[in-house]
Amino acid sequence: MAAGTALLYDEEMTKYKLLWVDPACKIEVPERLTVSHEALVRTGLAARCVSIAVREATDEEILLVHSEEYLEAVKKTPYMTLEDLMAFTQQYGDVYFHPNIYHCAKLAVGATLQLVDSVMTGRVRNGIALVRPPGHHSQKSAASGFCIFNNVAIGARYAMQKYGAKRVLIVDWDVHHGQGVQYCFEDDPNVLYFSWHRYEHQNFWPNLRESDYDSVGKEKGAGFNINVPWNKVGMENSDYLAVFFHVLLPVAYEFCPDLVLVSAGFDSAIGDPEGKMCATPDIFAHLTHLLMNLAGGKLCAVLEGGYNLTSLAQSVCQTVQTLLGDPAPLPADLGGPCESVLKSIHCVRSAHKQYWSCLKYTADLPASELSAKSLKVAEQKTGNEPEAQEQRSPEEIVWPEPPKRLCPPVRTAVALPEGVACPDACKRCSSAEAPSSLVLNRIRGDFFKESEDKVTLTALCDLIALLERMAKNEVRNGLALVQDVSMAMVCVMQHAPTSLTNRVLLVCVGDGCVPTRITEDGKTLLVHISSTEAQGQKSKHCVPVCLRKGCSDVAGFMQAVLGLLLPLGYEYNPGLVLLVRMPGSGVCESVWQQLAGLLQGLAQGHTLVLMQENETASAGPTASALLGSPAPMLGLLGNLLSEDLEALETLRNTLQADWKLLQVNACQQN
Ligand code: Q9C
Ligand code: ZN
Repeated sequence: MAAGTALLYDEEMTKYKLLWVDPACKIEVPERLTVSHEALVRTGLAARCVSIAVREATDEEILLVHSEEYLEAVKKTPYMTLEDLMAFTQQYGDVYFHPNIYHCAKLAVGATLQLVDSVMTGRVRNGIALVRPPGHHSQKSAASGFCIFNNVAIGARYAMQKYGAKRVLIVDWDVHHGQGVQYCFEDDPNVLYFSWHRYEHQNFWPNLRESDYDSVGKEKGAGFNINVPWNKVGMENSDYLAVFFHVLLPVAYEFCPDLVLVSAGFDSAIGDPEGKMCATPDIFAHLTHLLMNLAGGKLCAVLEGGYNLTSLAQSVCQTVQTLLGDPAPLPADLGGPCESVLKSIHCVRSAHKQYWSCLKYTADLPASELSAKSLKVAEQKTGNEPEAQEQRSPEEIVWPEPPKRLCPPVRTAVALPEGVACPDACKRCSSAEAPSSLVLNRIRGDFFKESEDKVTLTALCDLIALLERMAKNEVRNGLALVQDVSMAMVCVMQHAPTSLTNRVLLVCVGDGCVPTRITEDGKTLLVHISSTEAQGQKSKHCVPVCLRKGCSDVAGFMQAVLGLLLPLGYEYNPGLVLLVRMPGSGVCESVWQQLAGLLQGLAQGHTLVLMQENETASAGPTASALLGSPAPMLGLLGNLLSEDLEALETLRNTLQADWKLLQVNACQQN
């Protein structure tokens, strides 16, 4: 299994700049690259990456996307006078040329292709290319928006042609619409292009009608172009996550890409003068994490925009640190998405419901939404809706530096019955030194009033010892095989250090009795996925999810995980994730690994997995997921049962009053 993170950077790409006065272009400066790279070096992240040399792209590679005429025209720019360059620049929008930009543009494409090579050949697992000029606005025969050649679009074609990638997902989290990428793959069902972008009802650059949610792709490519317009500035972390949970991730898992390319622009982060958004740099740790289990982990991030140098450097570091496998920071204080984003989410989901079975049960849009479209452009233009952000210049916006991310020395500890081999690279945990005799006596008192079962008692003590190490951040996550998972979960809730148990996300997979009384004090949020209709109470903290075909139904299971469990988990923000596999759960191994992988975005990676002691064959695959190996691809998911979809929608409807991150529809009154 491929490991390692590639870093592609060449100082040469800092060697062009704007040579005349142009307010639209003055933000695109060489320092964007130097500060990003220096931050990676300063934090020690660069040294942890595999450095790969950058090369120039060939003509043939550039022609995968661009026209011969355009390439020939750009080829002449190194020999132009300043006057000629200015005149040449005039024919395009918001872009500038420089005698050295053609050279840099070839390096930017070349770096992208070197990254694709490294990932597709398995030399590394994933990676990032820090490049200038960016690419996503450039088109077949046009430069645009600081972009000369379309790095990511060429990368996608290259991966398909050279490595036979059948499906490529492009996630464009830059704050601008990558219209160049959209045009390139509009009618191509093998490339799924997702972009969110500042739009403001077409009042924001590039002011295109086709950037709206109803551009879904053409002909065979219908359904494979997803636009999420931001119609207001000031979007926050929960807005971004809501779009991931309710639009991108379900569709991406259904699409099942062989490769994920990220148009990684960081002008969508706080402080950026172009984006004027409020999402903090640490959100990119989560966005990255949430994509890292697609395509067997094959992810290539390629820099696009990002114009606040502080915010840019922090965001790049958050992304790289996540690619390297460090645990994401706590996603603090997520409220729900704002009303404007809920409208966008609802619009996108309903525009795509005919193409994706995960969206099939999306409520229809109110007629008012569809007919009001053209009016809104006019409405917005009256300008009587002042934005809070507009008052402050982006240079004045301050935000706390992202906290140092935890990195416990032991990634995965295991507590296993005697005779079960310790999976590779895990640390066996025993209660030899801990827990204290006090804890031991409490456990004895709780579970062994009558008889003393030495073996079980020791196993429970091992488990608590493991959690004590987790609380001290000596261990990130753990796996325990136990005699009785129900007893073990109760033991954890009662005897693990309170710093972990103040808020526990308890995820139970498979049929069986879960002691729901442990949800009564509000310190546990239980999500129980099974095939049996819940007997007991449902409440804000007790969420039974019933799938008719049980946990072996991959499509239904993933729908529940992405659309329900993850938003609940992120909003709850636990200190510990307790993932329990009930005996005979029927969950297939790769789905289980996906789940274990995705949940590690929570609780700073503090996940404890409990399984029945006879499930020894699953210890290895589970440990591997906990160690950060990407889950194997799930393949095409198959059809969702309509009754499951309906049941999940009903569940969402009842829970969304308490959990705002579950919402997918705008208020009907608006
Ligand atoms: N307010 C990228 O982020 N518009 N390109 C500038 C000045 C052009 C952005 C208007 C923005 C292009 C890759
Ligand atoms: Zn941008």
